[in-house]
Amino acid sequence: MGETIYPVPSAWPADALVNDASYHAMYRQSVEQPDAFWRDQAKCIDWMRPFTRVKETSFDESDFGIAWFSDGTLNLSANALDRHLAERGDAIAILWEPDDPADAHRAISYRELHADVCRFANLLKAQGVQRGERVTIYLPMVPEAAVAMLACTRIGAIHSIVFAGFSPDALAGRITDCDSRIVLTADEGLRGGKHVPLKANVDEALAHCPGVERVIMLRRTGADVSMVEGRDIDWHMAVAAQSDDCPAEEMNAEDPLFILYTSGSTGKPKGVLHTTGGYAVWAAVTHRYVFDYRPGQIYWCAADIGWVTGHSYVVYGPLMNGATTVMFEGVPNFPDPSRFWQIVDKFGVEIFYGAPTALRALMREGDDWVTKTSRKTLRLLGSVGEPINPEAWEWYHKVVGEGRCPIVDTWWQTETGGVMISPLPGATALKPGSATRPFFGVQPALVDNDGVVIEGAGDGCLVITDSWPGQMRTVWGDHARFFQTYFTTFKGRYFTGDGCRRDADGYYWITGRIDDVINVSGHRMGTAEIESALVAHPKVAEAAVVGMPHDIKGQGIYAFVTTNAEVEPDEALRKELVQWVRHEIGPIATPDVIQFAPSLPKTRSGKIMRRILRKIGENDVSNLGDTSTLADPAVVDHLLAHRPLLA
Ligand code: 6R9
Repeated sequence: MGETIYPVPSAWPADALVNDASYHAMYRQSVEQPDAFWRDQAKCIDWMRPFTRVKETSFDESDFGIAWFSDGTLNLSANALDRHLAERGDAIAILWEPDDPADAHRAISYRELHADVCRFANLLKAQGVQRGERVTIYLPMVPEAAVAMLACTRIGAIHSIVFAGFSPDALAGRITDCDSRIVLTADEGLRGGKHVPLKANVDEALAHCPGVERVIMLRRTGADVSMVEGRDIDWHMAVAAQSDDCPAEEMNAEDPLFILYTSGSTGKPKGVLHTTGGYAVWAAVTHRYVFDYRPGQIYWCAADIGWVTGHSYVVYGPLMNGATTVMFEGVPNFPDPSRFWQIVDKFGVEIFYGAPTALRALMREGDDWVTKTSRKTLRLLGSVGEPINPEAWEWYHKVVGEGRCPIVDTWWQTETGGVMISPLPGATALKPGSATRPFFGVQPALVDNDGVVIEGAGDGCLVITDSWPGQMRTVWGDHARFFQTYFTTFKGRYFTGDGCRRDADGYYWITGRIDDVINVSGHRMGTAEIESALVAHPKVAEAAVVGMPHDIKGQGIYAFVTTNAEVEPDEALRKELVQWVRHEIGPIATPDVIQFAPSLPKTRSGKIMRRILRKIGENDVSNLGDTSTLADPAVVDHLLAHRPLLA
């Protein structure tokens, strides 16, 4: 099949930060002389005490360690705010668009944001928050969420943001794991006209978190919520008394910056820890080159701050680069499917960065919702979170971007801190569905299941062979798990968990997760987490969860459930279990299919044969492979005979 290739539009290379020739030269230097390359690139941010050391890293067990710029000091909040005040203090830092288009938007200048952050940082200090202390943030997409992040980093506190769609249980687990004494939240969130009871969720979570002493609550909707005397305080009332002068703490480059929980193939979510210097450099440099960003351009990343994309590309990357960053509280299809493109027109957005799942959902609604808007300011589009299917890519390119905007399909992970494989718009010819080439300093490789490196074109497991500044440094509280999870599958290499193909041009095509992680609407979920939620239900004996193809979400959740012997599974129980999982984890974990099964296919040693369940989930049952090791092959026949009808 002939591949479509979209060359770099002719107007780009002359003006872009990087063109094809400079990409190759810079890439070569970045991997051959990493110290020289990163010493130079790290100048894009301000250091309080300059570093002399650059890269001190090893992925080998004998001398394992990752440190970058380790004798330098800096503050990320100062880099995002203070350094802009002299030259562009009155420029808009955040353009906030509320859920309801009838409500007023907000435009917050760098000077105002700086003052808000200082006041909130002083409030945190007044509450006794110390350097290195963990602050849990459970806030909707409001500017105060960015204020809270920047206030934490200003005083050297470690923020841990929990997506405001997570349940009280999920929130409680994350608060407990990182030992937060303080939680920041709002009365309610507002998304697509629906109210999300954030404060009530916090109250429910805190019943299991005796260590939390203080809740600072933002009034967003004015809902009537209960306040616990002596524990809960009102954000605006408390902040009003604070000074807007708060010097930024001098942090060591390797001091912890933030924790973000993410799902893996086993056990409970891991607290991914990023440190200050390497992350700051990575977020700033990737944002600048991948989006060819120049100060003053209106830039919109439509991710939630509850995910890493929101951290690196709504808040930190853009603000370090002096951007005007758009922050949107709502959802793509409310009040109607034109919403995204109306916001683009309202603010004159030049760069738009979104997720394939939203694009697929909008594509289904028809082109009119898009074409009735102007979008003439758009010059660059981005995609993140999951593989973008060529059909959605073409639609994005042709209909949204009117054929004139390059698309940067950016592959990366919570663990990588920022973009790892992506086109650069002035340098890279595009192939729909491919994340194309590695960013500076990134050395991807493909290995087979035995760890043998695949050269040239081929298919395999995606690993990264050497460190980059934005790499996570540990799993909070469990350094052994960090090493075990990422560096033991293929010795001496960072294992991404993704499968990947490399074509004859050296372009990378991510094929999706090859571990027990599924990607639902761009949200990562461990099948083990959903299974443990299901088996926590008193009527459930056993559960196995796999992914299934889903037109909009990319992957859906297919759960096989065995009930306790005395329970007769029925429609009511099915509904109850769906609600149960929503309550245990959150709506993003809602199972699409629950198939009751008298038993699950197991090996004679009692291991569930997930390979077979995955095939059933994928509706690819013509060849189930070797089933001879099954303890009872009849179990599979039963599963096949009782597959629910899929819409
Ligand atoms: C940034 C983010 C990471 C996983 C990753 C991969 C998938 C992300 C992708 C992509 C194909 C892309 N993924 N971007 N797959 N093409 N452009 O999403 O972080 O939530 O940690 O998810 O998402 O499977 O391993 P995170």
